[in-house]
Amino acid sequence: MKRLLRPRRPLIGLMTAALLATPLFALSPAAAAAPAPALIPKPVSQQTLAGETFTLQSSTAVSVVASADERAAATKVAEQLSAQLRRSTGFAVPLANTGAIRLSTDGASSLGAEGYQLRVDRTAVTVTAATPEGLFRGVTTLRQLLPAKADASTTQSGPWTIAGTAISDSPRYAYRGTMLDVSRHFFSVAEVKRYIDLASLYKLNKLHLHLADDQGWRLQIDSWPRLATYGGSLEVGGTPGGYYTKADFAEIVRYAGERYLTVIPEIDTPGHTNAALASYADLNCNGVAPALYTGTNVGFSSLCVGKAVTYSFLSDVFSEIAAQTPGDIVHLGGDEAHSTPHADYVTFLNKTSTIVAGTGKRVMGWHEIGDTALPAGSIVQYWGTDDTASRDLARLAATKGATVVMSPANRAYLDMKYNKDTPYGLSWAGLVSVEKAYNWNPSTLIPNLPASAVAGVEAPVWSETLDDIDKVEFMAFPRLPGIAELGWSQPSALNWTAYKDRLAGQGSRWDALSVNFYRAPEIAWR
Ligand code: NGO
Repeated sequence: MKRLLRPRRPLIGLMTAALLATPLFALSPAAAAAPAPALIPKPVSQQTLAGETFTLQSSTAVSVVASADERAAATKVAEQLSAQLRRSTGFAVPLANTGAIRLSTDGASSLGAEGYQLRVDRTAVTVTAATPEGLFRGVTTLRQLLPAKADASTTQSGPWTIAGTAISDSPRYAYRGTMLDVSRHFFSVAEVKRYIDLASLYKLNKLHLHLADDQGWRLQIDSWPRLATYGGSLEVGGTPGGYYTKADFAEIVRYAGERYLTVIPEIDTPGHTNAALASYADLNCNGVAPALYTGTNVGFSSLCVGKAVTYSFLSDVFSEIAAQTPGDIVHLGGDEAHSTPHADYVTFLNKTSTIVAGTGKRVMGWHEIGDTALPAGSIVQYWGTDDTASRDLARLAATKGATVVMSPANRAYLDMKYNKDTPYGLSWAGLVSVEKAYNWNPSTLIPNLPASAVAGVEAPVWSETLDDIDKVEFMAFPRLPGIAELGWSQPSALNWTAYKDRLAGQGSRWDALSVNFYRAPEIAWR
């Protein structure tokens, strides 16, 4: 079995470097002249408060102001912040009625559920938002304002000084996601949590889990138990796979929810279904179960469109999944059904999207479903490579009232190699440099797709070649923060040259967090 998480690197080198780099006058007003810290995603507005600095002291406490119904969630956000600061500063950072760090849900209501204001001056750090979620987003900004070593998991030495600033911020798109393919290779709950931790630092709000494909079914389904126990037993390459029990899945959903990521579960249909077909012979048109599959081909499997059992199976599966999903979206796949004749595909999707909609969830599917009847509220995920056929399907979906999430494979697929020397990853959609992943506009990428139809962006990580979370980190960092910025920041803020410089500043943060990131040579890491 694979290891859970690699042991964290000691931070000695980093600490020494930080101490040497700390000017002796760090506590003097001169520190206020330092440039505004390099934030990702770039906030809507950020002002420097000249002459003001805040320094976290051993006595600094965190206080929460929230209405009764929001108090528990707001307190959880404060506890997360204080737990991290306790780890890295060694200070107690207690929650108290009055504290120099103040989180308040009493204000900023014009900034929406995820918006926040953050003010740092000599007396206090104040995060104000309309909701606990807005507080959480503001706290991720606060973490980036602190020295990078504040993100470490062991005690570091200060000073813990923040330059005075006033920030007002809210997202461009409501949908800002990343996808983890846990089917081709299985990832433990601990590995998924690690990915959640890192994604949440960049204000992403959706975690799409690709839970079933030809190579493995990864979620316990009580009404069809062999899906997981047999269909989940292997993974690409023939190594042991695994699956999430209902308790595991609930834990992932809970952990993601506390970091304000909504889980979007995907069961890919009607293709990419060999694991299900291998688990139950009855699901096959010929009544014969195929062998488990551990290769990486696509397009060879299909559920049996003409059999009634196919739909009772899908009703059972999607109702169990919907019952475990607090979010309002369930993904039914729909991509690359090369073994399903097109007329059958349309028949199948029309029935299956009705089943998913019947669970009370919004239907999400890859752009191929653009050609089928889309229930109200459907979301189509564009994964094309600038080709006309894919763009036409996205545009068609929009004319039917669906919204589109942008995951262009030649820009947003984090499993694509950076360059020809990248040790793992695929290259079918081309090589995707850090610049290529960042330098595009989600609202104008598909000509004649109304900007109002674009719900946001998602960066998928497919795992044919990625068998542990270290490799996922290597592919996601540094590209994932770029996609996150495309999702959050205003188009006027998007500029590769300026972004590249802000990105360089994240390197020391990833060292503090022991992220296995690709040190792209075009970035002047600091
Ligand atoms: C395609 C394919 C997946 C692969 C992935 C690899 C979609 C939507 N279907 O994307 O099965 O894993 O490429 O990059």
